[in-house]
Amino acid sequence: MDAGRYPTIAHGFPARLVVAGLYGYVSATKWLIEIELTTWEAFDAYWIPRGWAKEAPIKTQSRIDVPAPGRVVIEGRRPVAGVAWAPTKGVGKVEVQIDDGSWQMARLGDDVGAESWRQRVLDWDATPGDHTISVRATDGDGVVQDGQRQTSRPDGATGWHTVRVVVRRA
Ligand SMILES: Nc1nc2c(c(=O)[nH]1)N[C@H]1C(S)=C(S)[C@@H](COP(=O)(O)O)O[C@H]1N2
Ligand SMILES: [Mo]
Repeated sequence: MDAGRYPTIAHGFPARLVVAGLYGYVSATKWLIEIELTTWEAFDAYWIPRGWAKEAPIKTQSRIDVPAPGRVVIEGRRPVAGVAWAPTKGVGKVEVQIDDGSWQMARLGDDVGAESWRQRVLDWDATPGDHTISVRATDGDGVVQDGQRQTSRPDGATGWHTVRVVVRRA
């Protein structure tokens, strides 16, 4: 067996179900031992009585990986980079905001499919001082990522990822 091509036992071997566009807790079946024929209304899967939503489509999200939160950055042209995802519509665009400035279009990496993460970068002219950087994605249908902050329970976190950085003189 080619270990690189099959999930490990920890990840569900020999069968692992992945449904594009749905969070793992409603779609990523592992260690299948029994199948029961029922209806959507008559059955609640493991996480549902534990306070999680029965329907859980993956929400459009984007994330700032560079610079890391709280990081000291030296002034000059610096990348603001990360990933965005918007299954199953695909990422249409990603914008970055520095402090209270206007939203600037980030450069997107290769599109390897609507279900995949998409890298993006904005070249930022970092000036000395404290700065707040935010990011938001728009899906392939033109719907902007929800900016309302919400925790992952019950159906996936929302909000625009924001990091604070300190820029020092060179
Ligand atoms: N049998 C079984 N399958 C499961 C779970 C579980 O607890 N038991 N957890 C689900 C959740 S919440 C997630 S996020 C994914 C995680 O899969 P991974 O370990 O391959 O990342 O498995 C899903 N499938
Ligand atoms: Mo999960």
